[in-house]
Amino acid sequence: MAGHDGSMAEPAHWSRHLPPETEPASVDLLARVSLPAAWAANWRAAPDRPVLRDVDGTWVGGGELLERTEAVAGRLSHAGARPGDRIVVSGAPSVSLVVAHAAALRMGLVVVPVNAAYSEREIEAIVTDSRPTAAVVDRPEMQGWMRTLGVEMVSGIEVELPDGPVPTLDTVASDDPALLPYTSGTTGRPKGALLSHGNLLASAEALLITWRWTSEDRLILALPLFHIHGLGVGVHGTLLAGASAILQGRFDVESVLDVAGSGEATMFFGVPTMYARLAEADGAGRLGNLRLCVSGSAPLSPEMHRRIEERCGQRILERYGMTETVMLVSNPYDGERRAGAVGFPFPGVELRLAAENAEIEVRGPNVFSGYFERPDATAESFTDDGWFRTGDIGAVDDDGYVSIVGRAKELIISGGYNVYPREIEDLLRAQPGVVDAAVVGMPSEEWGEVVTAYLEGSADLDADSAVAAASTELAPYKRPRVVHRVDALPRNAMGKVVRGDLRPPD
Ligand code: MLC
Ligand code: AMP
Repeated sequence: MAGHDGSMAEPAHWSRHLPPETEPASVDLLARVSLPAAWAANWRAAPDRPVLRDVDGTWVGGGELLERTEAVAGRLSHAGARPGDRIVVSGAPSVSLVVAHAAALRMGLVVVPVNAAYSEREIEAIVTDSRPTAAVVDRPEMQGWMRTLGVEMVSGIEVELPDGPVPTLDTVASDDPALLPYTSGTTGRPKGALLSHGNLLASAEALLITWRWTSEDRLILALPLFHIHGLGVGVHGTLLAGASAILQGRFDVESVLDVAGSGEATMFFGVPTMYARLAEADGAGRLGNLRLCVSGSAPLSPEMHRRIEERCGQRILERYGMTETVMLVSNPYDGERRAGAVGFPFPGVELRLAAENAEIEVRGPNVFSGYFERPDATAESFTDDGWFRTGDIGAVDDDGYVSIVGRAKELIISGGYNVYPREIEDLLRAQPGVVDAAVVGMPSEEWGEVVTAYLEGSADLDADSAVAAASTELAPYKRPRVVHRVDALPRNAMGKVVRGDLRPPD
């Protein structure tokens, strides 16, 4: 294997190996040990400094965050939660949600962030696999499902449980587990990506360095807080930098532009669908007031990149990440922000392309250790010499810019949300009259890709009704929006469906 210093030759079967942008020796990404310890230190150092603006407009400072996270930790501990236990946290963006998350991390619980719009079936799969001790959930219906599934401690987002003594806080080690986000995966069975405190801290420190994120920054945060983009980048970075964020209950073009125009914010992070909408709005130029706009979670086309610059006066910085690795690659802050490219590996991240298919493989202190209680899935996702296979196909320009040129995994990205065809196909196949089903992403200017279902069945199959029935089991973003009935799905000689040959019937 090649060393960072190039002292050893690269094995011939790797086409390209990029060392981290900053040499590991020059920056200790784990010096602060854990995010919760660093956050608490920031809050203590500046208790009056505003940190989060809630969705109702009230500001919460460091001192209040210290008190509130301690009170919540006291309640969870009194109710029986112990370090290492898992806790589901699910809700719309709010300060209370961040408090529950931070309190859990401060006392050593492992947070399972869950999409607030999930169906009972989706919740059951995650709860059965992760076996949480506690659930802090804002949706009453979901609280009921948690109880039925045997979760012992279930509360609303304010954690309205009896008070108790504050347990030991901020003593987790970098190796201790911190976060267990679920991904549906190509087998259709959700798996939890177990991220350690060190993984989260290393990635957040790398963001601060690369994006020059300081305590003077104020982020407009309109992403959901149950995915790595809103949570691992937006919330974690803000709290680590000792900076502040304006929480938006949901993404709304006008609210984002109003805040940007008011001059009180410095940054915005979004998925390409958000930028596509912002670029078309009246007064899109207000985005130009911000110091930095970052796009990620899905490809930003070079055309959209240019369109945003033209309409908003903002040259977007695109970056690339994943749940299992947090952030991997970023365009430079000072250098050229290249349209269609994701840039250079973040500090600490090493990247290489597999010679046989140019799949991006990575390693670094940000890379998770494996899927929760899934040794087979874990073994499959790492190479023999310990690099994580991202499932994304990459290319590297002569000057070192990485681009994502395709995917080796069967994944659809709609509006920045990942949709795995297998999960939907399994539900569709279970519908009466459906002989077989294939789900693919069709290009869409607004969503990037639109979930499209092909159902094989006789002429009297009501494909729309079959999709509607399956959709009750799916979060709204996974529901097929385009549906075709076909006499037969295209298959190869082995009988396997050839997705690339799927075409709408005439
Ligand atoms: C909403 N809908 C979607 C959708 N989002 N359908 C397909 N794909 C999506 N992403 C549905 C709604 O349920 C509704 O359905 C209809 O579309 C119109 O809703 P809307 O009001 O226009 O949508 P909105 O609520 O504005 O949501 C759009 C969005 C949202 C772009 C704001 O999708 C979003 O927040 N995306 C970000 C996802 C994210 O955080 N990804 C990061 C993953 S982490 P109906 O049937 O009622 O009409 C990751 C790693 C990394 O990927 O690198 O960051
Ligand atoms: P998730 O599993 O939700 O964390 O999504 C991770 C996937 O999102 C990656 O494997 C990529 O396929 C995709 N992704 C993230 N950022 C980008 C980007 N800037 N360009 C293209 N794809 C991206």
